[in-house]
Amino acid sequence: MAAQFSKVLIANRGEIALRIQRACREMGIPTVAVHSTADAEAMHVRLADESVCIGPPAARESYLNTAAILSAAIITGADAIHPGYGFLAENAEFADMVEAHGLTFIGPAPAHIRMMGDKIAAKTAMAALGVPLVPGSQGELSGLEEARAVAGRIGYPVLIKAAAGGGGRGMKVAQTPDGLEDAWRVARVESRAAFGNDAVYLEKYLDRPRHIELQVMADAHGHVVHFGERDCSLQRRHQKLLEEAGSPAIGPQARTRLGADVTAALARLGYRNAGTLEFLYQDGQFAFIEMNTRLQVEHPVTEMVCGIDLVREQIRIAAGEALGYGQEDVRFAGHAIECRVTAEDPETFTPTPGLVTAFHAPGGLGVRVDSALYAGYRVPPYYDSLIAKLVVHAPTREQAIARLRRSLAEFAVVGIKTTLPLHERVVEAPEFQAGDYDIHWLERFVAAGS
Ligand code: MV4
Repeated sequence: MAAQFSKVLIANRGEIALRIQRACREMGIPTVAVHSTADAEAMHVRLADESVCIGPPAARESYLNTAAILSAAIITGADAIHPGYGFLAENAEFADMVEAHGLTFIGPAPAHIRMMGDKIAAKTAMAALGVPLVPGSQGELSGLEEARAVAGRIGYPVLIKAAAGGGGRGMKVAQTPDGLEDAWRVARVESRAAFGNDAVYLEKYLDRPRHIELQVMADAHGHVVHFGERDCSLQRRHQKLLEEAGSPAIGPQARTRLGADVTAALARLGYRNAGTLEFLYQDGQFAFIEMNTRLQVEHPVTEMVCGIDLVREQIRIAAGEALGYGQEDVRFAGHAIECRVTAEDPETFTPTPGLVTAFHAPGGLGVRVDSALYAGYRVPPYYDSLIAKLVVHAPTREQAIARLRRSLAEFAVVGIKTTLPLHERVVEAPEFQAGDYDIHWLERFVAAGS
C-alpha cells in the first residue's frame, strides 16, 4: 500500500475546494473544509467531512489567516494542506510554516515558490536551463543607462516589467527612445508602491502574441512529465475568459519540442509537484515569461485531453509516491474548452453578488461543470466572482465548439447576471471558430459590443 495522507485540509473555498474534495474522496482521504463566517452555508462546507470557521468575511482575516488555518489543521489532525489557487497557494512563507509544523504542503518546495515569485530569478533560472526567453536585459536593470543600451540593441518597442510583478501589474511599454525614461520611472514607482520592491527588467515588446502555457508534473524522485499546452489568449484586463487544450495555433511537433525542453529543465532544477510555464507565442516562436507554482483555474481542459486527475497526482506526489509512468504514456485525445462563468454583468463586468434563485447545469457526453453553486445560494460580495467552469471535450475542436454552444444554451443561472451571454457571443465569432485570435482580440470584441 502506497503512502497516503490520513486527512487533508483544503485551504480554499468555492469550486476549487469542491474539486480538491472530490479527488480526496476518490482516494479515500477524509477532508477538512475551512470557511469564513460569510461561507457558513457554502457547498464546500456542506460536502466536507469536517469544517472549521476560521474568521470573518474579509479574506485577510480568514482564507489568508495563516495562524487560523494552521490551528484548524492541527486541531482536526490533518497531516497535509492543499492550498488550491489564489489565497495562500504561492505564499512561500505559508508553505514554510506548514512544513515547520510537521505537516505537508501539497505543492512545490518553498524555495521554488520563492524563486518563481521573483520574475527575474525565474527567467535567469530558465535561461540557464535552455528554455527560450523574450530578448531583453540579463536580469535586473542597473539603471536608465542600461535600459537605453539594451533597448537600443534589441529595438523598440520595449516593455519595462517589475521583478515582483506578474498578472500585468507594474508593466510599462516604451514605443520609442523618447518614451523610455518615463516608462522606466513609472514602472519603478508603481512597483515600489505595489510590492515594496522597485527592481525592474526589460523585454522586447511583442505586439500580438498568444498566451500559451505548458502543464508539468514532477515527482520527488526526479521524474518530470508534461501534459501539453493550454491556450489562454482569450482574456480581458488579465482575467481569462476561456481556455483551450490544445492550442489552435500549434501542433503535436511544437508541443513535443517545447515539452522536451521544459521537462529536461525542471528535472535539473529539482522541481516537484504541479507547475505551469507561461509563454508568449508569436511568429512561430515560444518565449518563456513566468512560471506558476500552483494548480491553475483552467487545469480541467488538460485533464479532459489527457484523461488524468491532476489533483490526485499532486496529492500522490506530495505523499512521496513516484509518478509511475513516463512521457510516452501521456496521450493527448481530442480537444477541450473551458468557459469561466462569473457573477459579473456581461457588458460592464461589475460584480453581481446576490441570491441565485434557480440553477441548472448542462450535462451529457463530454460536459463537465465545476461549480459550488446551488439554487438558494447567495453569492457573497467578498471574493472572486468565478461561479462555474463549463468544460467540454470532444474528438475535434469543431465538435467541442458545437458541444460548447449547446451546453451554454442549456446552462441556467437565475437571480443574478452572469457572463454566460458573453460566452454565447464569443462562441459565434468567426475568429474564435477559426482559432484566429491573440491576447488583444477579446478586448476589441467586447469594446465593439457586436
Ligand atoms: C508581455 C507582453 C508583450 N511582450 N511581454 C502581461 C501579464 C504578464 N503575465 C505578462 N504580460 C505580457 N507580457 C512582452 N515581452 C504582453 C503581455 C500581456 C499579456 C500576456 C499574457 C496574457 C494577456 C496579456 C495581456 C496584456 C499584455
